[in-house]
Amino acid sequence: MNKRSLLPLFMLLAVAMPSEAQRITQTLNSNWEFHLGNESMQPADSNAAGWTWITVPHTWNTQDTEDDEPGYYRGTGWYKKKLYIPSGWKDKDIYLFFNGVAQQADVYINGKPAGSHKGGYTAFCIPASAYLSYKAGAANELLIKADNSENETIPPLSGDFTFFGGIYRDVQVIALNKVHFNMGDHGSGGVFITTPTVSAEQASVTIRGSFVNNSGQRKELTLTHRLTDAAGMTIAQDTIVYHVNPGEKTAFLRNMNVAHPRLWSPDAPYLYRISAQLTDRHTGKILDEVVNPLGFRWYRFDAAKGFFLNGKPLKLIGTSRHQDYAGMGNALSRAMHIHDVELLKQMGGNFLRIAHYPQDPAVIEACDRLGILASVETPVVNRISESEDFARNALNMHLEMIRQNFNHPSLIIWAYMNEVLLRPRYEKGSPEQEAYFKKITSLARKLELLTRKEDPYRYTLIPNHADFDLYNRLQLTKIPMLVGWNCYQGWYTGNFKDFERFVEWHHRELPQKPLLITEYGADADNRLHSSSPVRFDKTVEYATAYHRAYLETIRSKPFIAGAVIWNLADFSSETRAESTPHINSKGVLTMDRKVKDAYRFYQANLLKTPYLHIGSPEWDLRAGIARPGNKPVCTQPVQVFSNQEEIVLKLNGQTLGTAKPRSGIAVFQVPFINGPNLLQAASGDGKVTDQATIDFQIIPTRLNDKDLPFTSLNVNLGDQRYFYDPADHEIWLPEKEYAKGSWGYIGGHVFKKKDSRVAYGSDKNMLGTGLDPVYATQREGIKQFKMDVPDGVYTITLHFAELHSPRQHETLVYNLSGSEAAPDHFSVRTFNVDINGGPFLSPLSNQQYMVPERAVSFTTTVSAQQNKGITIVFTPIEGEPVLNGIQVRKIY
Ligand code: GCB
Repeated sequence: MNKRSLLPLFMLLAVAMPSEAQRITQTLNSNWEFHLGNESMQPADSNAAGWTWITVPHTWNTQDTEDDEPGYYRGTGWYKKKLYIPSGWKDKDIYLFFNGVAQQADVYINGKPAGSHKGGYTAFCIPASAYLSYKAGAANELLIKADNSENETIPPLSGDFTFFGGIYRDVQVIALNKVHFNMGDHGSGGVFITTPTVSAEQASVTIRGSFVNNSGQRKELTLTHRLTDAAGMTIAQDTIVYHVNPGEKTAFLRNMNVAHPRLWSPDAPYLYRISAQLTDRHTGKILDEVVNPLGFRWYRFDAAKGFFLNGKPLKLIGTSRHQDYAGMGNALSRAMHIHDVELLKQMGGNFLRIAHYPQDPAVIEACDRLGILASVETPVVNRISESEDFARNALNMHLEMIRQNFNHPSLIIWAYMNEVLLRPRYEKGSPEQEAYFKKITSLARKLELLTRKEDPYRYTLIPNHADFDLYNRLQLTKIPMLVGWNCYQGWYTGNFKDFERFVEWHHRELPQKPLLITEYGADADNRLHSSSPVRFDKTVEYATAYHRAYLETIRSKPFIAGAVIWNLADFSSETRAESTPHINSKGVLTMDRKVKDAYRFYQANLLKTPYLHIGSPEWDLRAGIARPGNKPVCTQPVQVFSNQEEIVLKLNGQTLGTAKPRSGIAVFQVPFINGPNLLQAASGDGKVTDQATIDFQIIPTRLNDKDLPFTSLNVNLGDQRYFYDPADHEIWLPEKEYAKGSWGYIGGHVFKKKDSRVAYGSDKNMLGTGLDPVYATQREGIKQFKMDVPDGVYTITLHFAELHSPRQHETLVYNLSGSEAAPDHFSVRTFNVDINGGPFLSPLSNQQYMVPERAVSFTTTVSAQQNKGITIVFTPIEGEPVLNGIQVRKIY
């Protein structure tokens, strides 16, 4: 190689390699030791404690939330780690950067307190230089006390989610030259970008921030801002020289203009980059650099016409998101955070409500890249406490949130206070309550003022629950620029029409106030199905019907600027009970991000590319009763989700018919045969197709049918839903009354919690079982269960639970109807169970095996002889007998 060819290569390397002089950022996630508990441990005693090795992100609550038992550990956890500082860092400023420690943290370096932080959802930065040893090979000891105890001064105080504890986001060590951008500004990068004016013709950019000179010498520094396009071409540049005294902090404010900017939008999220660089004017050495994303867009909310982006109307449709995942609590990897935003994009969404708290930076970065508009909020949820400390902490975390997330073009709304009047304190109408309400209004005003001062370019929002008059009276609909309503009409209360009435009410009463539906959703358990779904049954089909009704209304009203599905994925909420204990199942994805039909419904309605998907393919084992008279088939509806004009469905190679989807759903009545059924769906033009194989178990009308020999039957008493149990690969049928030759119950009534407006079956978590849907419903006062099965040997399992409780339950915490706790009617229940004339359970009682709120089951083997089938008789001794479920399997 001659010199001429070497030169370009050398230049290339000089550009590509990071300058040695710039900041060094390393994650410190590996090889931490962890110790649970020990609130009062002193750093000096820490070696005596027992430690286990863990990796950050980490939470100590994963186990708690996986188990069936209610409650989770809220207290202290300790983390320690050895930190080795290269000797070359002696002349640097060193910081420890924590992206998230829940809910508060005390940081010790080499046994000395180095800093602390309150609030589990924002980052904080600890100056470490003064505490470190720089001796070659020396190990510095980091010790962090994390604490997620209940604390009346740190928001959130209450909420429908689990407050996981631990160092659950990345930890970094950052080494900087003594001259660097300000690291002391609320965990921010110290540089703040705004675009005060943007149009297709031109955009203005301002860059403000500060830097420090800790070098001990007077410095002549060049501050350069360079705006580059996505390909790295410099579009604009600004340079200024500062003469800075030792120890001085210098604030700067610079402007740039860009002609004909490429705009940022969900369809084309074009990102520029803007770097801020500090250079030593004499040596030319780069001292520090931070790079931020930059997107050019302008937007406005109009109370009558909705949202406009870059001058065009855009209905915001998306989801909220909690930051947890099945089996992992909130300790997710960056990739998992990013994947959630990808899943939202793949659903066709264009908006993410980052709720109820700021999340990992990976989330908002992904929104920038993928073109998802976003809001983020401070977790003042359900209620406040009246102390000054609470207000101070709320305001501080709000400020941290704003400064830390300031430079993201996807972010258009700062929010605070979710449903802050949900859990009002004090007696209704009392002076104490009025004083409490005043505190809420005053805190809202302070948060609003702070936000507008910090960022005059974005909108502000308070999401409320649907108590219009109260929020209005307390000014919470007036203080923010946007009003959000969390709407659950047709779930916790009323019906879908009530939702329409509610938004119209808002528009009539507050015609100047732009409106967002900040939440709407219905729980769906992918294992539960119904062809006649009802409110609160948690079936997939009810959730689909709910989303369909809401989306139709949302689309038909231009004054609804946007709507946010609650939630992207199911999430942990330890206090929840019902069919999915400890989980709020309003996700359109499951906790491990499996698709539910509601997600397919949105894909069919929002995606612009051709889309077609057969509904509920994961319900791949179904069952039903044979249609009388015919060869054994059982007809059940199948939904196909598509944005195509016309859908053709085939069953086992035969065309069943065509249908035109309405609101993205085409419904077919499918005559399933016993065994595997191949469903094939195609768009009319054949361009998009999908298929699913459903194993169908036909239960003969007469159980001694020769052509369709009886094998097994699982019946969920007091229930009209199908329950698919994927773990055991079993399908449960709704109950029916006995008819001759067939099977069913005789006598009794469906369990219904008295006075309850919300529950389907019981709203309690039945302990000791994974079959919660079976135990949540029952037939009370049952006299017999009869099956006219052919002669043979059978195993029978009977499932029982006492659904009433001697202890008074709280009302479902998130019952937005606001109704009071329904009284529980517990009384002694004792009965005998006989099978085919012989005693089986003599007796069964809620005073012994049938402990309230715990599942109990008994299996036995029975002979059916002389065409008499199986008869189970329930005889009351005290109170009414009950039966929750029955399973019958022919052995031979
Ligand atoms: C709400 C709350 C949210 C709950 C949700 C629900 O209004 O804002 O935190 O999870 O309702 O599912 O009840």
